[in-house]
Amino acid sequence: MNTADKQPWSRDEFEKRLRDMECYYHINHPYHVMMYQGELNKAQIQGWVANRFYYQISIPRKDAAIMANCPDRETRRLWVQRILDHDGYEDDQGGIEAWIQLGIAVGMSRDEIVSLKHVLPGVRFAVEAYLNFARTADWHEAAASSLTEMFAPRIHQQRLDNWPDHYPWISSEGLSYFRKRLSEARRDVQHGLDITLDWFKTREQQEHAISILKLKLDILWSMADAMYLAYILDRPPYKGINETK
Ligand code: AHQ
Repeated sequence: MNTADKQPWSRDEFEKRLRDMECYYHINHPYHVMMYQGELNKAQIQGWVANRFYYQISIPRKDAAIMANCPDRETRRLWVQRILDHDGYEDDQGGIEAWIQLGIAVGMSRDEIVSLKHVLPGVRFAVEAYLNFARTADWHEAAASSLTEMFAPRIHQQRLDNWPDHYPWISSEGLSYFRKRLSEARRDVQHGLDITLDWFKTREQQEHAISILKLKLDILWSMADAMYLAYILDRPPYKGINETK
């Protein structure tokens, strides 16, 4: 029997199947396990912050791409908040600025962070894959891809709980981004989940939604893979290549 013939999952079962994808979340990636266990040195923390900055500045562009593809005003009225959360609005400097503050708290300069000079090719390609997916996919599919944030509050809370003990050299002001995302992620997930559970109706569509979530989990995992090679195994791209002809 192929997927098209199978009965659709109930709404609760569909949500459970989405949430059961947590095992693939990057909280289980060796880079994040080492971070959680306090095993990263300053350069490895700085490398992660500098590379994740490229992901952070791409999020509002990803969300703007979804809005550009979305004809529904009610959805856009809610989705626009994600752009404001990152770019800032009126007095709120926003998440991108908070991430720069994290970069300064871990010992980098603003210029060093915004220069993107530390962004690894593998991170850049993974982030671009996310941005291009949001630009080209149906907006409901792009909305569903943001549901990795179902698992994000746990990883943000883990940093807030562990970094002060493991990385006392990082000022607590630098952690404000993680505090900020705890509530923002939960609000975003509820909206993204409603869109997903309402839109993907047949069993085939529901299983397609699962594959979209897996694509985004792969994007996050691949970013951590590139950083692991470069900063843990000390094998950044082209290390040891003989460039002289
Ligand atoms: O800081 C993060 C963030 O703003 C977002 C937006 C959301 C999306 O639209 O895909 N995903 C996401 C995530 C953020 N932080 C990551 C982390 O580990 O700090 C987690 C990531 C996600 O779960 O997708």
